[in-house]
Amino acid sequence: MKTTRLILVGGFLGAGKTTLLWEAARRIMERGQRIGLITNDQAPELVDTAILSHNEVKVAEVSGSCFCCNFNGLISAMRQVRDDANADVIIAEPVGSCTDLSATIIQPLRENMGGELIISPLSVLADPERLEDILNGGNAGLHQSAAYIFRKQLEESDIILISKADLLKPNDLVRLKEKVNLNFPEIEVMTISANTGDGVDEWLNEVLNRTDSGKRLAEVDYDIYAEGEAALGWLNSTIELHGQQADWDVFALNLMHSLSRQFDSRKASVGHVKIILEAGDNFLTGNLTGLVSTLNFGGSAGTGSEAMLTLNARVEMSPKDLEQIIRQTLDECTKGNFTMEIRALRCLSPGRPRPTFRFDHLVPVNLL
Ligand SMILES: Nc1nc2c(ncn2[C@@H]2O[C@H](COP(=O)(O)OP(=O)(O)OP(=O)(O)O)[C@@H](O)[C@H]2O)c(=O)[nH]1
Ligand SMILES: [Mg+2]
Repeated sequence: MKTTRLILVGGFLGAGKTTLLWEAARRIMERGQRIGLITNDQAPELVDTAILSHNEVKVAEVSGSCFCCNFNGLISAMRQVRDDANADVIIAEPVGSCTDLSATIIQPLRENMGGELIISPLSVLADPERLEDILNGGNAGLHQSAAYIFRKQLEESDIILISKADLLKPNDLVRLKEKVNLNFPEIEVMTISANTGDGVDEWLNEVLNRTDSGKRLAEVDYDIYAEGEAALGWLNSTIELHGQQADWDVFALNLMHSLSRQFDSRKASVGHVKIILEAGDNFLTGNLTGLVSTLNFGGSAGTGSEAMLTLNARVEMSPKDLEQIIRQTLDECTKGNFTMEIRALRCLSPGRPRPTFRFDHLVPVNLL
């Protein structure tokens, strides 16, 4: 049986996981290896899957539940990408509000998938601004139980990746890295920017060669974990848009700015609000990972008469309020210029995590 390498890239909502998956996939293909990707979410209609599918790699999705609560779904997805893409390497992105992956994913995989799988060090991305605040004892603008999840993700990791390194001055980056080292002396710390490419090859050299994954188990209080997840309203939607000579980029900018204004005025902490707007072969992405200053856009959907919008929002408010704000903002942004048809819309608050497996011991790597 062919062995496949699995790289798990965790980290809180908006940390930069999907952006890194895109860049890593490109570089791994350049190195001559075949790659498959797996996305994950509490519900279908994923922006991440839509984005990564533009990268000409095989992408499988586990949606409706996180990897740990649907362990068999993860295994099926891994077998699917391995078989369809003949993948040498699979990179999987768990849900950003998920933790305890060493106990619920890595150890059970090691026990169950024996000779089929080599598991790379668990890499956890951390947004530098949120990370700094968390290390200073703050909550990074999050509900305190969501901040608890952030800390647990770091605690259980094999490699902490300070993401978006391009946003910091070199001295500040060194200082932050030292601070992380002090707080987590046993964990390797690396800095990375998927945007500039800095640190990506260094990280790939580690995760493509090492087998020492899941070296520790974090002690996770599932009541706090569940509260942290439940604090978030979670909305996934796809919407068909029609207009005449519509400038889709202007529409997307208006939509994201209007949403950001709504959340800021209610002081609702944004985990991540992301869109992909696809028109023919063109597409634009938009992301909001906090206050309006975090808004950014990539690509262009051009002009035309029809487009498909996929929108995912994770914001600290009730699902009901979130849905109301999103429906109302969509109405306002389309009024007079476009017609829209909501193809799918799901809004929920994540339920208590109930992992398929939860190991209380480390499974030795030499069982492989
Ligand atoms: N400046 C900078 N921004 C980045 C970098 N990597 C990602 N981002 C931005 O961070 C935001 C979130 O990126 P994603 O890759 O979607 O984050 P994610 O961790 O996959 O988010 P979820 O799937 O929602 O948990 C986007 O606005 C990205 O453009 C980076 O290296 N530098
Ligand atoms: Mg993502």
